[in-house]
Amino acid sequence: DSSETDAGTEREPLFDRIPRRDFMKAGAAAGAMGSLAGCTGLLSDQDDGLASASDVDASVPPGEHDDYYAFLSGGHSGEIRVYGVPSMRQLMRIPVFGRESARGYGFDDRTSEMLEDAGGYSWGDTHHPRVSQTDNDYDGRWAFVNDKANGRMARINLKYFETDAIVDIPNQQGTHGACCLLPDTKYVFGVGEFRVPMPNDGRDLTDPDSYTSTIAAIDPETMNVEWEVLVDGNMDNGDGGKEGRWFFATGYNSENATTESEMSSSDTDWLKAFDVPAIEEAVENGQYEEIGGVPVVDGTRDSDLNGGDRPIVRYIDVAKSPHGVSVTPDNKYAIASGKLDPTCSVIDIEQLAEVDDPNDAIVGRPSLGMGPLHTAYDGRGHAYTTLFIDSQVVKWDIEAAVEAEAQSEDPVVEKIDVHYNPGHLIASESYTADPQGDWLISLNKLSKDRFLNVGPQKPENDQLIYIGDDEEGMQLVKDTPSYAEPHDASIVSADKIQPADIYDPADYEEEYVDHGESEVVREDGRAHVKMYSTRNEFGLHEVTVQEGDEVTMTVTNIEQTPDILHSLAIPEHDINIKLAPQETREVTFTADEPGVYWMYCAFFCSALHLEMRSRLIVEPA
Ligand code: CUK
Ligand code: CUA
Repeated sequence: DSSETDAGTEREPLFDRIPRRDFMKAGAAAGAMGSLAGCTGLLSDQDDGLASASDVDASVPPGEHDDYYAFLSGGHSGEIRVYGVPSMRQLMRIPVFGRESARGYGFDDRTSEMLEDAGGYSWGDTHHPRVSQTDNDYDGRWAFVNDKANGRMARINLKYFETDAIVDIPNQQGTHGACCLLPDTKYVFGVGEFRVPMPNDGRDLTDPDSYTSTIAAIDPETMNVEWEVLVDGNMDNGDGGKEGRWFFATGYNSENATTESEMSSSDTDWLKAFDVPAIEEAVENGQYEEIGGVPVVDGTRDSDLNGGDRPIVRYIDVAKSPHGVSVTPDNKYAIASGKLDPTCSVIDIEQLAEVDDPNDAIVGRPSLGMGPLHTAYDGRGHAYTTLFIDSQVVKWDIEAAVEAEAQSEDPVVEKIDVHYNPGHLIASESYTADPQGDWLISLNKLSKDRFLNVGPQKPENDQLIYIGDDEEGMQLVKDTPSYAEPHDASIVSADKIQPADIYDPADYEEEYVDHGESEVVREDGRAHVKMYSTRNEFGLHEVTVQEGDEVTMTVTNIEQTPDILHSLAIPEHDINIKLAPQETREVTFTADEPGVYWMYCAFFCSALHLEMRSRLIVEPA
């Protein structure tokens, strides 16, 4: 008898939390204890009074820093949030697809033009924040995130923690999955969910059979869409292999239907495996059609490109309506979740390249519980899968699941209740080749009564779970209310991100306005106002323009001191531009209402902050 098989015989009823078991390998336990000893204050003698009675201390005392950054998507709030882990303190919000006044985002000319060029929508639906990697490890350069609402991908610059590029992806409506092709982030993939006519210009309106969805390969430096592949069926989530070849996307609606009942009529759907070098070769050979300005390669099942001995897309039959897919840290397996089926499908990536029938690459189908959605990894051979319907996270042994296929062993190690209905979950550095294996966040859609009642729209609940101790098992450590609606997250070791303290003027195009350089230049109905700002004044105490002038204000915060921000807020003009130290921003507007307007600084920057004002005088024409 293998010691790994007792989980099966002693298994408790599905809805009970399975108690701790002696399931770990001795080496893993030693490693876990070692990492505990190396961490600050993880173990505490005191009972912290949490219902879970966890003795893991996740507190980060005042003035001390977290071990990790967590980047959580904000769903239809259109933003990214930055948390510290394990404190779960919210450190910053990064607006992406919508304006945000406290960060001046969408108010100054540069960011408002970027939003305008990307379609001019006032919101987006962010799901999957993925951080760029080099050699399968976080390199601290960028985070990328999709817009499911409008078919876009955005890039966040992690030097300044701000969105610096958005691409409106042609031919895609509902960019859902987002992730990088590793090891070196060659592409960022946008996975198109909604099937539409191609191009969507009024043709084929009532012929759903001709609708298609695509994946888009985006160059992370230029944010250009390099190519797309169109496929059968809708697509959902995606994840990239770690060796530069395969990209995986789950999909539903292999029926190519338009209603829910038709979409769920067949027994299986596909996990699609895109053979990236084979696609690149097809593009090089001109085997594409240019649609919407990008080369679109035909990856449907009947396509010529799928007929030969190296198909560009392999269609793998998996249980109906798979949702999440993620590649294991060692790049051995892609694991797709069943959603409507209690199993996950484990695909052997090496075999995928060798077998004739891609279904032969399925090497495991562990039955995990009701509603498996997403899977994360600890680097010790375990997978953690959310069970949406059971409101649980299930920890299971990946190799045991593969063996179980042959020997009917139960790979389930334990389950922990979460509150409630988890979507994604993420473990620290789970998307890299070397997960840290200590913390896991379960992003729960419902909090029900876990927090003070704030009315009919409740916060969601992001729960922090300690996974660093295989002997003790998973331990619920913290509830964190969150504003609608995080879907996915990336957790990155703090030392892998090096944000700037102040701006470097070489990084932007606006003209730096130094002390002594403030002026108003009027010419042909245009007024260019240049001002510095510092504690406690703007470079000009008054600015006079004529009614009807098109006014451009270029304002620099000349402070060198980190954390001293100013802004330029102009009442009744819908303007608030943020100015961090050494930052210059420009804003252009028409002075169409004669009068006096007190321009002020909206950051409480000093004891004389209230006095930091300047008059905008608009003279009647
Ligand atoms: S999705 Cu939302 S819970 Cu967009 Cu990855 Cu699964
Ligand atoms: Cu500057 Cu307040």
